Amino acid sequence: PQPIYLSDYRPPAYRVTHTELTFDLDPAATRVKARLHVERHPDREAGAPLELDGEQLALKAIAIDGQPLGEDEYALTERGLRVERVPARFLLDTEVEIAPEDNTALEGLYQSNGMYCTQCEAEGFRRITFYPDRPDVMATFSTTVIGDAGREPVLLSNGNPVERGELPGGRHFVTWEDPHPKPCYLFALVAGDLKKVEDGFTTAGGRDVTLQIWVEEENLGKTDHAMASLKRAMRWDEETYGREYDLDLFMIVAVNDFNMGAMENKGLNIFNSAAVLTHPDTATDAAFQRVEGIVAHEYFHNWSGNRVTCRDWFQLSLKEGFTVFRDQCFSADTNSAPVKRIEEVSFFRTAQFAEDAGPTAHPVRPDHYIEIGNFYTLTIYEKGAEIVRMLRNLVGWDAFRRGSDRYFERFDGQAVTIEDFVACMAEASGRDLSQFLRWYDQAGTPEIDAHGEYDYANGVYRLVLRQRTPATPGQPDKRPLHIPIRLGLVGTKTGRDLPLTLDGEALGTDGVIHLHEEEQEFVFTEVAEAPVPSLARNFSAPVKLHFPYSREDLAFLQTHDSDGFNRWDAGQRLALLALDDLIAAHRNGVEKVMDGRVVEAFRALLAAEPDDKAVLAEMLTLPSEAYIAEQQPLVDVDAIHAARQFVKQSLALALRDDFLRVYEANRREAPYAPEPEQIGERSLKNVALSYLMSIEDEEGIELARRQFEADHNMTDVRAALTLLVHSSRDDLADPALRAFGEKWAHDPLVMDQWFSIQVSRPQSDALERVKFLMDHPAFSLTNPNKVRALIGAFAQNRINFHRADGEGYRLLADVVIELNRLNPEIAARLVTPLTRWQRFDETRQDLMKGELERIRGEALSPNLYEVIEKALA
Ligand code: B3K
Ligand code: ZN
Repeated sequence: PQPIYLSDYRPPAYRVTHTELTFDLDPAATRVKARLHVERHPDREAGAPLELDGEQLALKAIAIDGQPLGEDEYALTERGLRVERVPARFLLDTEVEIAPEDNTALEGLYQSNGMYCTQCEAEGFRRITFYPDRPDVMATFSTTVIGDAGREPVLLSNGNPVERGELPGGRHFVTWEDPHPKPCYLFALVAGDLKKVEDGFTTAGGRDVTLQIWVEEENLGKTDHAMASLKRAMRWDEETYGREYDLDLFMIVAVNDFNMGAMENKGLNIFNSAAVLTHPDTATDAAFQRVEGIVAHEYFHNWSGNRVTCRDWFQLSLKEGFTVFRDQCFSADTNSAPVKRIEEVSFFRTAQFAEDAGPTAHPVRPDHYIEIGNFYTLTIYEKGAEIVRMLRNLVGWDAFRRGSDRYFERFDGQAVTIEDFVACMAEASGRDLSQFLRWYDQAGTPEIDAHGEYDYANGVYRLVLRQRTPATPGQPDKRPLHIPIRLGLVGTKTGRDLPLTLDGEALGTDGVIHLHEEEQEFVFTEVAEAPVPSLARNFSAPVKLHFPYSREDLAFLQTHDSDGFNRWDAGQRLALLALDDLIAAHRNGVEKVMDGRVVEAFRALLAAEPDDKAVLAEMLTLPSEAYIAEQQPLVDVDAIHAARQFVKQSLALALRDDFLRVYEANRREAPYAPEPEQIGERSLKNVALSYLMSIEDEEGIELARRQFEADHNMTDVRAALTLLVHSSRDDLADPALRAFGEKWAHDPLVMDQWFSIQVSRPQSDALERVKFLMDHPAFSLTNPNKVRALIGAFAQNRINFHRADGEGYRLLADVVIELNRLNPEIAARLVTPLTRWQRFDETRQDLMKGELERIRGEALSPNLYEVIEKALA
């Protein structure tokens, strides 16, 4: 496979203004007729050949302006269809046959639980019909779906239904029209025996929109939260961005087999059932929040993605970074905002930083790829969102909103670039964003080394910041970035933020300084007392910031910083310092000694009356093993696990009664609601319980058992079950697992949780359990949710996946090899943990590389080929 380069971009020679499709559905032989209204691009020379993408299509007929083409008038290749001579304007008719039942890649038209559905982004439409499958070709669509009236009573596509009728042989049809020009990646079709839940929404402009969620009958009781979230998102986008919905119908469909979370097809969003279905008995608080976020994300794409789309796939972050930023702000507005930020950043610093530091590191706007399906990454999505967030903070909300209005107005109905977006922000704010644009093209996580000095005599605080971005594959040298640092100087006497005066200018007590150069000195004057700097507040830039804080400084910031995020972060930094010592002690075989400052910090946290319980729960949560590993030069999985466990148990022993008290104070019996206050209480209670269970305290065990048996809601049940299953006591684990497995055998989404919980246990039988569960009737390699729940979850079980005998690696490689044939997109994602071999000791490196080599020996899909080649480069 050959890479495609951004620098090779050329506008299409031909555009399609209108697309008429007819699907005659059949599992083994669906017929797809396409009539394309084609025009040569005005700037392009006459005589350019027409090139259409097409894969795995059996061509049955082809005609131009009604005249069938002879065999010498077109050429079929593995990648598509080429017609050498075409008029400047013409109708192209094709008919192809495809087999949805054989489609296990879940791209194009496939079957899930007997229903038909599609996934076209990025390049799935070429598996449906011959087409210029690129986002800068935008057409209106008219789609007729023909199906069996009994098996497929419901026939859906984009836009509005305009005609329906009966056909001979028990068949029927529905015709849909989508008046909004769209690229084919936003095309969708769904057919099956589905039931709907319906609601309505009136837009600010007075349009009455029918909202429908389509599910299999047994899931009818699980749509309330998604529907409520959708309505909130629609209102929020009107109020926040002035964006209204533009059709009379908005549909969501839940399907079981889906590679990603969901897809923003125009007017017909298709969702992984895990990203839409909720019920207090079956879904946790985290799942409720995830559903809310994804429903909003896909809805927001209607403007940021659909009305204004990407010129080419290198611009993917144009729609994804902006839309993630939009959904993050929405979730912050509807939940506990500080907790949302903490969750986002912990996830980002663990997973995106690791991606940036590994062999698949790439810029937010890559300049080449082999398989675009590999670029739906944390960098494109989450780092892209952080860049948009920096922009918002740089120009301020008002200018940002004006820039956004300008962007949507100017480019409505067009396919554009990241520069177009940033240019709107520059114009609206009058700011020069040229250096800022480097964020999009430079891969890797910038690191800032900071140090400061207080001059008592003159009341001056000097802060020196030095930035460097480590080399990444293909980018040995990096240029300095424009990095906004939000900061405060917290007075050590008063514990208050001191007024900031920089170069004679007053910045308030919470200001932003701009790092443009490799090294810059910032001199704050009129600083009345010795301060501790609070830097990069609220994670103002996606960087690693190093400052030589003492443990006393961190303990001070943890209680006094006015920025909630940095209060949490100070606690994390303090814990990390203690963990460092313990990791070293473990490696050197020295007795471990707990840092009393951490105990005292926790004691103070537990004693105070919290104003946000969810934040407190986060503050009581130790950095994850994955995040600790991120901080280590060489990852020692066993030492990290042992050190973290030691800290947890030491805290539990020292503060047992406090944890018990917090547990008791937060068990409320009110009916479940996925509301911030209740969610905060549940997290706090369950964090307290996890400490008690870490020492297998008899009272703690009893509480966990009772919480499991009380069966109040899935959040509490799952938390208790996890603690029982992760304990060292099989007499606690086994009966609970059995009861849960029997109770929920009929519910695939709950069984996913059952799989994950057991294969993430720290006990050494985790790998054997994975092997055993792969034969469980509820498991299936062709269902991505199951693969993630069992294999994906095991690969996150750090001490067991990284077993010294390499059996964890071998298991993952075996599954990846099988999935390479079935579902290349999922295979390429699943292999990720093996690609991070550089971080481990030599023995593990060799074992991991050995498995990558074994995979390389197979006939690889382009997806896996690209990832494996990078990993072994
Ligand atoms: N845009 C889709 C991505 C699907 C791509 C899969 N290859 C989901 C989202 O970001 O909303
Ligand atoms: Zn998206």
